[in-house]
Amino acid sequence: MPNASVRPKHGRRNRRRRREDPVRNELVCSSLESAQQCLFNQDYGTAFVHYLLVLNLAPAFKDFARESFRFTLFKWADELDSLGRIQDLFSCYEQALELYPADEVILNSMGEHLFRMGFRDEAAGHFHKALKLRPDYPEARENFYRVANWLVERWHFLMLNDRGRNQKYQQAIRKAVQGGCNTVLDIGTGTGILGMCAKQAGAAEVYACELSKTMYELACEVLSANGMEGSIKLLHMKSLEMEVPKDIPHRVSLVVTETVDAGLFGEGIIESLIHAWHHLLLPPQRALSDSAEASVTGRVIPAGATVFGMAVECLEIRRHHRMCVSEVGGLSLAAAGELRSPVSCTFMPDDSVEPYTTERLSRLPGGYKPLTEPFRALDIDFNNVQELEGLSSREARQVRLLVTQEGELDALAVWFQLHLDEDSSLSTAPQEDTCWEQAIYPVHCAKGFILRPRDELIIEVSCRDAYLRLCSVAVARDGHEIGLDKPPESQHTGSFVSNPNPEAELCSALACLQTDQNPAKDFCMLESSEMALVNNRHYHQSFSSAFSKLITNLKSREQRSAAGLANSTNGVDSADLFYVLDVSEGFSLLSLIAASQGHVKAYSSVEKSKQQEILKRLARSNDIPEQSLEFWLNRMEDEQGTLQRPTSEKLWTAIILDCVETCGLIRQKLMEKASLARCLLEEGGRIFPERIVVHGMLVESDTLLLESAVQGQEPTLGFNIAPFINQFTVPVHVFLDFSTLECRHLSESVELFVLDLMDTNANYVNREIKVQATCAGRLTAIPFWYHIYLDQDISVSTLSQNSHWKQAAAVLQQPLEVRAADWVRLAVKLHKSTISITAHIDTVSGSME
Ligand code: 44T
Repeated sequence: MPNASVRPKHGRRNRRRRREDPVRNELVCSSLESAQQCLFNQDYGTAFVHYLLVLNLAPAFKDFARESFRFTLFKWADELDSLGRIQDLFSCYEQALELYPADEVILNSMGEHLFRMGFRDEAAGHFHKALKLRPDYPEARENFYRVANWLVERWHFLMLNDRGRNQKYQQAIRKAVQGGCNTVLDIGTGTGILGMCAKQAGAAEVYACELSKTMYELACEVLSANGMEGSIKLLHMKSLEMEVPKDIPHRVSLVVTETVDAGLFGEGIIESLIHAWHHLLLPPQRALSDSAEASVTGRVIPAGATVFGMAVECLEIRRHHRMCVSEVGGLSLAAAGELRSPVSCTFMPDDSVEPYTTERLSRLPGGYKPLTEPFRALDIDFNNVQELEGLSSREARQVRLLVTQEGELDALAVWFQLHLDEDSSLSTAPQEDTCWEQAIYPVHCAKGFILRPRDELIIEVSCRDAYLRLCSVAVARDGHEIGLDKPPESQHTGSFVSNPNPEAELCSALACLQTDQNPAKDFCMLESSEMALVNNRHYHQSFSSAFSKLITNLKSREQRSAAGLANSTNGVDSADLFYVLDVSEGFSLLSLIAASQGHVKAYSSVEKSKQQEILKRLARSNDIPEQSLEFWLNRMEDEQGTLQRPTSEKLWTAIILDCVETCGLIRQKLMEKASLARCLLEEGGRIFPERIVVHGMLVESDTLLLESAVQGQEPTLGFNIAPFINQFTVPVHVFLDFSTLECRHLSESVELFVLDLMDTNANYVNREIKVQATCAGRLTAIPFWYHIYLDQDISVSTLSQNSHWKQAAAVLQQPLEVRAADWVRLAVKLHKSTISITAHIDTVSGSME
């Protein structure tokens, strides 16, 4: 009876399954219940574990539990984040994504954590995936745009659009390949263009490596779009990790690379080439004996470089790197000690200090003045490994430069010529019409030094830790040497030049005596944007005036109401204090300016202890009672924590919000913060600023186009690259200097949008504005900036000359031809804190005109 033997088995199997199910179901149910209970008790960690169990045992619950699971994950992740348990945080996300691999909200949130931890490449990958899953997901889009700016830096577009540069590389590569270099390695291939040039020139084997994951993936797409996926071997790795024969089968005869930054060595070209000569390249020509003449030798494109430098006066650089004011908003800064930007060659290598910054000199607002002729700082031969190796051990070289014009010594500017081969070179000089920036070595000697014609400026050129370093050490004048920037320990105060402002120096000395501090030994670092903020007199003065107006109003109100009380006196006791909270990001003097007005208890959210010390020192030297300034640091992830005043019986008189980022964008979550802040204000209290008005202008700017997208195949030598890299096009450009942007103005400036921080309900999210073109042209972009209203009458503009803010611009997807007097309809949208702008020709108004 076969059936009989089958049935029981079958039955047994069924029975076994049935027997297991109740246990399992019970576990699932009890875990689900526990999860919900833990959630209720705000024990997110345990809730998370219970959910994991439930969803792994019973995937059928995935849809049902999705929302609560996400909520639990996000809460738990925030807790782990604030505990610094980063590994655990990411493993939670990984587990979550195993359960919900296509959940765009989880992907986006994980991206945000990754971004904050500095893993930008990985963050972008997550935002990108989230967007692919849901293209209309605004959070992911906004995040993607933010990260795209970091990831595929804007210079990629500029370099690919620079046909002249591309052609020079193409020709040099072609010549080398046709001259016998048959095997090629492209180090730092980016989108793959130099590798493709080598292949196109007929190289038998081409390898390319790229360390950025995003760029590597992009290059894969580009190679296959150009039919070269099979003929170029692409590796996602740093060249320094490559080995023969593991990664490439044998040594190559040509390395091509453009891993250079504005300071030439900042992308590690020296180290990469030393490694390449030892491990990846055939021996160079000069190393071969006569008998080996016939064999192929190794070489590098570019063959070498010449670095130039020049001393400049430049107010824009000065105000970003040194303190230029002795007083702001009624506060004397004499006791602040030395404040420096983190860009300096003069002290010991430290992660937080960069030897140079980069600027396009031709675009600096206010321009610059050369104080010396350009000089040759260094020559380097990339085909000579001994020379490369000797670079870092070379003694610092002194160069004496004749001063040709009188002016304040603000910086040394550096550029270079890249010799591709003996016939062809690229230059990054400031006057060249290229996309290159120059390296800027700001001079720090605090009080500024005026160079005079016939002075000799003594400069030290060295090459420590693979960075080119330039330092102005002294000035030779009338047979004497006057010391300038030197590492702090070797400074001789005696040899210092007399201070152009002796009074300020005396005050400073006095303040130091009084507080027993010696600023010469000690200095404090401020980001260059923070430095520019400190130097922004107008902003601090405006705040001081607006705040004192508020206090005067409130006092007279109080006096009026106190007049009714029999025992009222003129004296103000502690109950009459005004409470002020400054939640600015980074360094801010506003709390101190508020405190200096008397009867104020100010809370600063400056976090760094050295910066707190400065504020305390300034309080003492400005006769502000110690108890008037406190630090408000229990910043929690939720804004509630940031904005709630410590004592509950009295609310805030004023809350200072930092609403515009240096890059020119509205700060994220500004409107949420403003709503919260309004709830925490006492009657008659105020948010500073109370209102922001966004202004903009129609412009035609080819520069902005070239920075935003690769313009077809023509600039990229006929290779099909544009559609791939242009996926990283962002609709809003940041860190713009509108005053020096090469562009034609196609309209007057217009008011685009108003953000009322005192009444967020009054804000719209969409607005349509009609702007009339003042002349004909191609509308490519709408730069925008802000008028920040501290109160009804007092405002500062982020476009003003001494602003520490840059501007932003919306770049249109498609340029729009406009005629003079045409009406352009701008649709301005605000989502969260992100502004977007689209433009159309308004045919109706146009025909009416
Ligand atoms: N900036 C130029 C830098 N890489 C140029 O991941 C130029 C600056 C610039 N890959 C204004 C204008 C311009 N192994 O994708 C990058 C990078 C990669 C490597 C593998 C290595 N050892 C490296 C080193 C770098 O190479 C690519 C290019 S590096 C920088 C290029 C218009 N301001």
